[in-house]
Amino acid sequence: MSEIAIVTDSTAYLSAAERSEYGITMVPLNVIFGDETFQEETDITAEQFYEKMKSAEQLPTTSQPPVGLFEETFSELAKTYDDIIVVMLSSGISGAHQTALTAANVTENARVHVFDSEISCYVQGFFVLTAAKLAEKGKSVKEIMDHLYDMKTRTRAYFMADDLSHLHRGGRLNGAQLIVGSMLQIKPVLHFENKVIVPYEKVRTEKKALAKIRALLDEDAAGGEALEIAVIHANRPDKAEEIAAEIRGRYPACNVTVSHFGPVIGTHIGEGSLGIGWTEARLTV
Ligand code: MYR
Repeated sequence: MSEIAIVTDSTAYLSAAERSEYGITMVPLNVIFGDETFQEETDITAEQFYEKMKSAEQLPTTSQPPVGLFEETFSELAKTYDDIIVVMLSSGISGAHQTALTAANVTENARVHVFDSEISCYVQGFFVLTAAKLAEKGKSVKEIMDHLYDMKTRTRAYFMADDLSHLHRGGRLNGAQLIVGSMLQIKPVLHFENKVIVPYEKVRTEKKALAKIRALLDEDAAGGEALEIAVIHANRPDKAEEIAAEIRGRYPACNVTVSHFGPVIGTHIGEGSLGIGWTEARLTV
């Protein structure tokens, strides 16, 4: 067993099998429909969420985990581990990172190291899985944290929202020039810059957005580098599989995972959205 505990929040959307294989502890964020609150991945799956959205009278909202849940999680792990590495979704889109830090500061009997992935979804999952694999190999906290910081410089993700009004409504779309009613109909390529979501390139259609994202992937994959790639979808499994199959055919050295925008991120990005993220697969420390 590894000597370092690895924790993440639910928005990494790692499967239960992945969490169990690598001994990863997950702290869920919440999605709220009216007066009903669901811990995502625990109380509501992505499929159930998108189904529920169809009949919901009001659009859902989200909330970060309460500080007490982080405190309980850390103090339980502190019974077994001296060090806990916590990989969180970007601090620029959720207060969950700050809440994890607050809980870390009051945890006794273990050192808690909170890492801001500056991203979310399965791209955040790349950091979590890497941390878990390195911990399993017996690497030190410093080696793992240094590796994660370095990995940030080799990780990219681009996505498009099918309907920008969800990001706009939730206040998660930066770049003032876009926040104009008529502009909400276009499908710009989006990415994270300094922890927040900004437009990368303003294109009008999904086809052009996906072509741009594929071209950006080509820049990094064409050299034959073995990349870890995630194709992420909001209730569009067939389209995501089609994109993944094309990438696998073109870049056999790469490992392509199809993942989803689950309930919390789906609330903000909206059904039909798509994204691709990638990182270098090498694990040498
Ligand atoms: C909260 O209530 O604290 C959660 C807020 C989550 C905001 C999500 C914004 C969209 C993120 C898109 C991520 C795309 C990654 C490839």
